[in-house]
Amino acid sequence: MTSTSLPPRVGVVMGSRSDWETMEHAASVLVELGVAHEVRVVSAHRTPDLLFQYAEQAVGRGIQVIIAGAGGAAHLPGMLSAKTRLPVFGVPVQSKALNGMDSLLSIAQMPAGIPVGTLAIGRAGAVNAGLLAASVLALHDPSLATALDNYRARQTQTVLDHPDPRS
Ligand code: RP5
Repeated sequence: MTSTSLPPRVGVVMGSRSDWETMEHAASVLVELGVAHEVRVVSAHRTPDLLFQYAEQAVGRGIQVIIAGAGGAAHLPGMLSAKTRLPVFGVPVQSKALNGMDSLLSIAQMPAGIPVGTLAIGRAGAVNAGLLAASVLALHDPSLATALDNYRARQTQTVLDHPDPRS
């Protein structure tokens, strides 16, 4: 799936269809900001050859940032980073067994030399991964920079407009 008819600039990938409930929040941010992106299930364990192919072809296809979500033994973000120089942002999916601590540590504890920018567990991490991807692209895209500024302004205004948490 691609968000617009434009070629995707961001790849949103996840280890399983079951991760979509979390990762849709990253995609939603990209839709809101008008960032062309694609969404794919790529499993480090169940489809390792596809993982390598995805990472190796990403630059050539015009992908500029990869957002990778995975849960449990969450090897997807790290292995993608091992196979591409693109920035990879990892989203730890909240696992049932260990509440996402396994995902978080699997993604965060990368060896020096192969970076993954690790976000928070779950929805907050997915939202922020979308925002971070947009921030990277906005460095060379003034209209996206404006869209991000407007997003922040709306967020601030929403809080200011509702000061009483009971109403
Ligand atoms: C990981 O295993 C996926 O990222 C997912 O979070 C977890 C469970 O996958 P399913 O068994 O739900 O497909 O690879």
